[in-house]
Amino acid sequence: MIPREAYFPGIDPSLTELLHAEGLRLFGVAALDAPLRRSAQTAGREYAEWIALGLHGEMAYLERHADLAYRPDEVQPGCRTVLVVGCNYYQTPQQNEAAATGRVARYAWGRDYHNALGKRLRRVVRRLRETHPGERFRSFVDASPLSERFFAEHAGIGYTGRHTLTISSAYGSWFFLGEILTTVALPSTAVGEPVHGGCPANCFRCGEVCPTGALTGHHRIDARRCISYLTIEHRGSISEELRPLMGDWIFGCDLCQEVCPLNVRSRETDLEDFRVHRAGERIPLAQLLDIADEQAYRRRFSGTPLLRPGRDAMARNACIAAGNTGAVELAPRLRRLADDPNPLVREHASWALDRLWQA
Ligand code: B12
Ligand code: SF4
Ligand code: SF4
Repeated sequence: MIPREAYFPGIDPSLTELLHAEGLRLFGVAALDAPLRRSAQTAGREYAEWIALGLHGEMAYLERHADLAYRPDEVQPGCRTVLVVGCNYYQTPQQNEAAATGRVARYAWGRDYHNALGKRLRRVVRRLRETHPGERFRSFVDASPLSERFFAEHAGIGYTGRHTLTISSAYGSWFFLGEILTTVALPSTAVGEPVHGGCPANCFRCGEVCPTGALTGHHRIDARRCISYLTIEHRGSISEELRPLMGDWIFGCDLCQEVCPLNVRSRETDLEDFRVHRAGERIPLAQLLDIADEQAYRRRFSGTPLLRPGRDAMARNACIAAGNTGAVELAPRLRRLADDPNPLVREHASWALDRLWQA
């Protein structure tokens, strides 16, 4: 079944086919000259308030790019259209909870999505440049300053759930976003779509399940408390209040999506890039604790999103998971790491040892 099919009058009629050929079947057009579904000014104010409250933690790039988040015409001069693409990554877990393993969020089991989706969009752009000389096309996955979810909503791909993610009727929230900015004006595909009325009135399951209380209100997240931020973006020490709440997550977190009733719509991805596991669903903590330096870490996780935190932050995450899972067999490794050259690793290894003995 094709989740959403858009036609693009005024541009190469085979654009739909180009996207389908790349396995991309969820897409839509945010036309910049059409009335916005939610005003960019309001969204900009929300964003500025979020930053002013410090809820972005150490993600300084979000602060630096705040002025561009809703301005595709500043990112790509002359931009008239943001073609937004959603790429399904959902997979049902095959591995049960297992002692002394750390959990990886689904989006990171396979190939890094920046590469997997990025190469697909670049191929589409190359083709469009050939067929539309004189027009400009530029693709992005995550890497632009743009608020991708805002434009996804504007393109009618979905609406913002209370966990802040975009939910589509095709894949629930289990999809990546990417976009092509172009000078070609295309008609909006958002006509008649719901904006953000999708969450059932009394539902806040995502907020209730969140172990760290990161979902502080409907549509707002305190990134500093989100396990995804703590395990991926944050480089320093993790507060002792939050460590026990992180459970066995060592990279990202899926809890708010797993409980969402709107995710009954999820379907298995058919993209090999994600189906062939590189990091995998669960990683033995012993394996992570044994990685001694950055070079070895890069060899193990090259081509996966897990490359981002690097060896020291991942050793920190693995120590926390070791302490939380009560895996006493890891004590000798933790003792060794309590003498690691890196003070961050030493601190978290010592904490994990204390926690193991308390259990
Ligand atoms: C920074 C970032 C994070 C941070 C902050 C998360 C966040 N919710 O903002 C951290 C590290 C915590 C994070 C975690 C995750 N992320 Co992230 N992240 C980003 C990134 C790079 C920027 C997001 C951003 O600007 N946030 C700041 C907020 C304020 O900006 P905003 O979204 O524009 O703000 C909107 C809301 O505040 C909303 N809002 C506020 N009030 C109200 C009121 C109403 C009524 C409504 C409707 C909306 C609303 O409106 C604002 C404007 O649209 C985007 C990529 C991108 N460039 O957009 C990916 C992105 C959002 N992440 C993504 C993913 C997959 C994840 C994780 C699921 C990964 C994981 N499994 O661990 C988790 C999910 C955690 C969660 N519940 O959000 C995907 C989401 C895809 C989707 N379907 O929505 C994105 C789009 C990346 C991609 N290219 O696919 N992420
Ligand atoms: S990803 Fe996990 S920690 Fe972050 S908001 Fe969702 S449930 Fe909370
Ligand atoms: S769990 Fe409920 S409130 Fe949260 S995003 Fe899903 S439907 Fe909305």
